[in-house]
Formats: sequence, C-alpha cells, structure tokens
Amino acid sequence: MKFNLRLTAVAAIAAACGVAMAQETVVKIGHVAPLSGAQAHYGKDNENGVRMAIEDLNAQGVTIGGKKVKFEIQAEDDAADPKQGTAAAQKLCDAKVAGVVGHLNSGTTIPASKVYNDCGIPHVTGAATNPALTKPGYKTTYRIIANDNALGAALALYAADKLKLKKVAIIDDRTAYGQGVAEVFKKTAVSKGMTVVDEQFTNDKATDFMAILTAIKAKNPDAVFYGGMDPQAGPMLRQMEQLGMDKVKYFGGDGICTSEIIKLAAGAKTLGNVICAEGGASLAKMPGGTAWKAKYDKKYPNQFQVYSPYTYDATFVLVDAMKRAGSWDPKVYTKELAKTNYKGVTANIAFEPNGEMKNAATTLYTYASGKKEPM
Ligand code: ABU
Repeated sequence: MKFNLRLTAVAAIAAACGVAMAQETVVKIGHVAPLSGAQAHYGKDNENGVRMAIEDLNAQGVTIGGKKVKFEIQAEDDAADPKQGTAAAQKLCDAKVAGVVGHLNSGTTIPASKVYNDCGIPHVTGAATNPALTKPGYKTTYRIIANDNALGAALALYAADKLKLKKVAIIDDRTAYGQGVAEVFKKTAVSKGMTVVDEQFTNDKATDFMAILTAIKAKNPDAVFYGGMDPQAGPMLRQMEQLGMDKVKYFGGDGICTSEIIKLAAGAKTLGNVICAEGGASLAKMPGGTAWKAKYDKKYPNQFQVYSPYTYDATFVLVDAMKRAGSWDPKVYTKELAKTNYKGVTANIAFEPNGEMKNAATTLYTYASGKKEPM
C-alpha cells in the first residue's frame, strides 16, 4: 500500500514536471562566426561565450511576459567570408531567431547588418570593429566594444608619444577590418609627425610574407603596423625574426591580440615586440572578468582568445531587452535595446543612438614575457 502511494506521488510529480516543461517556450538566439578555416579558433571562443550565457540564463530560469522561456543557440559558420556571412544571416532570418550575436569579422558583419535590418532581427557584435558598421544607422545593429577609430588612434599615439618612434611601415590584409584599422593608425601617426616609410598589402589566407618584409626592411622602419588577424600575424613575426628585424616594434589591433598568436609565432623573439589594442577593459579590470574567466577556463580549457566575454554579455543584453519589453518578438523588443543599461561582465553597457557602445574602454597589451599582459 505504502509502495503504491509512493508510486502515485512520483507519477504526480513527473506529470507536473511534464506540464511545466511543456509550458516552457523555446526561444532561439543565433550566433555567427568563422567555425571553419584559419580563424575558427576566434569563432569557437565567441560561440563558447554565447553557449555559456545560454546555460546561465536557463539555469537562472527566465520569464518573459509571464511565460517561462528556455533559450537555445542556433550556431552558424560564415568562415570569415562576406558571402557566407550574408547567407548565414538570411538563414537566421528564415529560422525566425529572436536575436543574433555576431558576426565576428567586420567584412561579414557589415553586409549581414543589412540582411538583419531588412528582416527586422537585431544583432549585437562583440568583435567586429570597423566604424562603418554603425554608419547606416540601422535600429537593429549594436556593438559592445570600442571601434577601430579608438584602437588605431590609441596605438599610433602610443607609438608617437610614449615610444617616440619616427618611421613606420604599414601592412594590411585588404579586409574591411585590416584596411580600416590600418587607415586610422596611419592618419593618427602622420598627424603626430611619424613618417610612413612603406605600405604593403597581403590577404587573409597568406602565410609567406618574406617578399613584403624584405621590401620593408630596406626602408629601416622603427615599427610595423599590421591590420589583420593572427593566422597572418604569427607567421609574419617568425619571418621578421628570420630576416633579423628583431628590434622592430609590431603594432596591431584586437585581431592580433589573441592567445593563439603565442602558438602561431612559434617561439619567435619578435613576439615580445608586439603591442596590440583591444576595445574594452582588461579581464582584471572588468566588473566580473576574473570570476567569469575562471568559469570559462573550467568549461572550455585552452580555448579563450579575445571576445568570448563580450559575446556572453551580448547574449544577456538581448535577453535583458526581451525581459523589459515582455516579449521575445523582435518587432516588440528591438526598441528596448536602444535603452539598454545593463551591468555586464565586461562593463556597464549602454548604447549611443547609432548603436555604438557608450564610454567603451581601450586597453593596450604586450607579450613581453611570452604571455599576454595589459600595459
Ligand atoms: N576586430 C577585429 C576582428 C574582427 C573584425 O573586426 O573584423
């Protein structure tokens, strides 16, 4: 008899849980980044940030407009390619995700932003830094880090004012990001009296830079600025060492400011010449950075690169707007994103009217000890 009563109670609880689970609505958050190709390590790190945010949100239990919600990620790969970027954006529009975190590259994010605007789904990038992203003034586009106007200028000011460097050579990878950040650096460097002794171009698939570095070496620069990502910057540092350019400072934006560059430089002493800039505070100075990073490393050992704290916060920013609107329907909640005042792991997040982050910090880093350190 006792046994039967217990079974009945268990069945009742199971049925109640079943009803509760059936009442949970699944809300999809899209994420897009390169998950294949030479930049997959950045994309995986970004995706990890979104996955961790979704796990934390679901563990907290989120209610929107009186309904219990369960979040799921729809993760897409754009391979850092603009065409695949717009295709992935259209796929997320067709899937009617509630919002998107991404993309990672400016070259994919800028064209994708029009697709999201046309289908009325908001996206928040925690990585793409070309200022042109927010120029169209789409109400569906937001960025939660500083843009390249800040990064390029901070690096040039440091080169000119602190290090008193005179001659710089500039290389970029002809992507929206690489070319954009190099142009800002050049403009500020020239305004500070520095001389640009050479300008060379490569692309985001190249690994052999001997010819352009040999041309640059002949101009005897104090520094090289590279606008591009670490799959090129790492081998470039090795080749600079091979050419004896071991006294030349090496500047770059957030695209080279990764953990992976340490591996890619493969022990080159020139890694110690790197000075790179990121559009946020260092982890130690972020409001929740240290604890967050410890949790991330436990979940995703050896995968941290740069942007995952920002993609984590970007996910929470979307959900915060949904909660305030009482709806996950983008037609209803998108206008709440503009009013964001969210205390994130990375910063207190609020937006300018054009979708840029208000009061975004910029931090310079070096690898002087073979380890990435804020300066
Ligand atoms: N911010 C550097 C990497 C991503 C991009 O803007 O292309």
